[in-house]
Amino acid sequence: MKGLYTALMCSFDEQGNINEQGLREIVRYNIEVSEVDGLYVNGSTGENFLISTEQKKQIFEIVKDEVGDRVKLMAQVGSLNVDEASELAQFVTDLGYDAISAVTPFYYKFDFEEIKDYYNTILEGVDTKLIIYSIPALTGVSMNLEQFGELFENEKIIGVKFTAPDFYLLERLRHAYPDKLIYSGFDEMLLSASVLNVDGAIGSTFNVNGKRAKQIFTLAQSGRIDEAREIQKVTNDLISEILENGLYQTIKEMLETQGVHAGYVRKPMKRLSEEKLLKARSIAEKYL
Ligand code: HMN
Repeated sequence: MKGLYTALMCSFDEQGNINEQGLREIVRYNIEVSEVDGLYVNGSTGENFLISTEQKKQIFEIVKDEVGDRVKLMAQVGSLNVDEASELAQFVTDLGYDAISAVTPFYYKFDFEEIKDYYNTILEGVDTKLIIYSIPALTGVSMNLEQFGELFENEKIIGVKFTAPDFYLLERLRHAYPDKLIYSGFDEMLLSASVLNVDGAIGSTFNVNGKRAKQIFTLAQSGRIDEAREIQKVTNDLISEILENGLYQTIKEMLETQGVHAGYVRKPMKRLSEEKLLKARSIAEKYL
């Protein structure tokens, strides 16, 4: 399960329906052009929190059908509705996904006991292994070293997607849990996380920048830090331009320039203005 995973985008049409062909094209582009090791399906980048249970299932099915066994698949099933999370965990287990992942429960101020119960409940009926999805900036949930340790006591919890700029905690986690899988979640910090010996990374920009991300990760692993730093610099130039123009919208438009029908974002996300569309195309021309 080690390596680089693209946080997969989903293609939606103008009405917000799933565009199956577009989704299949995004999957193929990631495998054949970006050459990533796996796909992280229905994460933030997949606009997961904006779609229905049925749509989530449809996406899980289409992606598995398109991928077969070519790359590893992680399914993000986390939901404020724990029944939905459990249902999806069972669903992707039956489909043959390699692992599940679940975002920490958000919005309400859950205490740690509640968070622990949430993970244990999701895992009750399934044997599939789980990666915690920790992203404090979006969820407001920050866990400390001991709390991660308590979650890791469940043997089915095999790791964490660590999306935070806290390199002290990352180093402590790496040191304390050498057998758990740690994935870096911020693409702009991939080199710094790789130096701390993470097992892989999961990122949205890998949809268009997978090759550079792979280079950063493998160069860092072999101690070639100067070369890795050069590529992280270009990567961060690219990420800055993407973030300034609109994250998911810009990545989708960049894919469109490559003949991949990545489509539109779902409301309430807004579409790119004409000016920003042109900017997205010029970013693609510059970096792809
Ligand atoms: C997902 O769940 O889709 C991703 O794993 C999330 C991933 O950590 C991305 N975070 C967000 O989009 C909030 C990053 O790849 C991020 O987009 C990138 O580092 C640019 O800031």
